Amino acid sequence: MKAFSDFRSDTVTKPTEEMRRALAEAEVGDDVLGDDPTVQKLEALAASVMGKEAGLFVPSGTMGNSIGVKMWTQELQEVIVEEKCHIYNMESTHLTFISRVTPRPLPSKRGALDPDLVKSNIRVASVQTPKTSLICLENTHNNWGGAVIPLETFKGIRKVADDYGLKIHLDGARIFNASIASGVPVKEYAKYCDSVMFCLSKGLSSPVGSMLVSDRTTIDYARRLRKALGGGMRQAGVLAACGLISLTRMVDRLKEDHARARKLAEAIHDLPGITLNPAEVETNIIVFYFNHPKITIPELLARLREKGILGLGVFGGVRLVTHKDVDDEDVERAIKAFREILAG
Ligand code: TLP
Repeated sequence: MKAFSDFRSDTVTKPTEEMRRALAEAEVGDDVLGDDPTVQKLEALAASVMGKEAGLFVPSGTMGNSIGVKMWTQELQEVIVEEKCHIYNMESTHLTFISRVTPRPLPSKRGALDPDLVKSNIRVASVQTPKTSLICLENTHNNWGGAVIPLETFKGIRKVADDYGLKIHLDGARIFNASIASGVPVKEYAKYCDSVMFCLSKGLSSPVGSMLVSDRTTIDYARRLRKALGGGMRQAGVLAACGLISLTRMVDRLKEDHARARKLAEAIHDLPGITLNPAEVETNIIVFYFNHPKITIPELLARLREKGILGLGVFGGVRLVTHKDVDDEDVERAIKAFREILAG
């Protein structure tokens, strides 16, 4: 048995054998000089998959979102975000550090912003107030336990954005998980957004890399911003070769991750201390609240670790994520560990 069954994140996925071979054989060039054919192939594929004109390969989801915000905003402006979203909470303050805009966090229903609430929070610039210029959405929503944001929300928010001349950037780190769970094609979500960032290095198992897609003029600007942030990569084709496999071979299997997350959630949701509705586990992320008379969250995580199970503490709760590198045996091992610690 392996030392640890790692449920901390889908970022821990290792590249497949096919990726390792593709990486070794990739045709490469200097991508900053525009010479890497494999990166160009990946950027074109990413754009076409999302129904956009152009794509940009970036080293991380955080850089993709940082550029995504920067390219649509200027200083003295404000950005509407959902209050638990990744961009606002978990990307080391790039909204203020890089884009120098203020975030306006709004509450939501499991990550889905109400278009009317968005509308009533749009600000018109005055001598005292910033101008709202951008709305950021996230799908699936990480801190809401991988919740799938309904297409209706996208449509409603697009209408508000159009009425007020705002842009929409989607943090679609796990947009393929949303699509697999809902049956809505990724293009359909992307249609309502001006730009989309999505990750290759999470459930899609690439070692490194994310994509930013939008219209061609904006991606030309994004390419300059990437360079300014130090994200210009030279023979990045070795990584892009893995990304091509992520997009062509790794999407369909995400449904297996979703089924395993649901199974795990159903098995542990009624154990003492855990508050979790398994029906709300729609994709590959379980977030449960934990309040136990004798065991704190750090103690629970430490005791799970002793039994070979790794999870993460988040927002007053615990997060468990399924992915390619945890199988049915890992799920059974986790269920057994939870039962021994909490019901034993
Ligand atoms: N999320 C990571 C951690 O930061 C928590 C994880 O393990 O889930 N958007 C969303 C919705 C994300 O979940 C993440 C990563 C990112 C953006 C940033 O991607 P990276 O890690 O590539 O910078």
